[in-house]
Amino acid sequence: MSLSAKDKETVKALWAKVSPKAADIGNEALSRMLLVYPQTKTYFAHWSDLTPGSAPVKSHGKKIIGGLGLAVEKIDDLFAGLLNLSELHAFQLRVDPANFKVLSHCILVVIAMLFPKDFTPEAHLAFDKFLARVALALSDRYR
Ligand code: HNI
Repeated sequence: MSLSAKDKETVKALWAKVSPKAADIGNEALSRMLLVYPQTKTYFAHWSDLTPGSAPVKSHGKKIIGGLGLAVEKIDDLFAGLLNLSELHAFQLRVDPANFKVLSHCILVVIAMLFPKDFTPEAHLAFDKFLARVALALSDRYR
């Protein structure tokens, strides 16, 4: 399920469209992940407030989407491009990689919600494949 040249173009085009709203996407996706999949809250127990739209959720949402922007830039070599982030999640944060799928799902839902016209079946397919590749690259350093 590697990304074809066409997939990459579709991902880049969708990203160009949605990235001006990166902060909103991050906030909404992280808010939903924490509310809908409360088991993910364990990683953020040190935050003051885990409710949707809280200040720490907003600020962390921005970081996560920044990571996704980096992934779009490095789309031709995600394993090298996301090496540092993979090491961080594997060795320092020890995030169960199953959670990458959960967050990816939330990101897709939010892009579909905020950009219904741009979220065509083709864009859905390409971005879903892209997120799966990002999750794989982020999991690369686990063993
Ligand atoms: Ni993740 C920190 C990117 C999925 C838990 N994460 C980051 C940072 C980026 C980032 C960027 C900030 C790094 C830094 O400060 O140097 N995370 C991403 C991306 C994805 C992702 C691109 C998937 C698309 N992270 C997840 C998931 C979880 C997660 C699924 C847990 C459920 N991340 C964390 C935690 C931190 C973190 C925890 C540290 C936050 C803090 O405040 O301590």
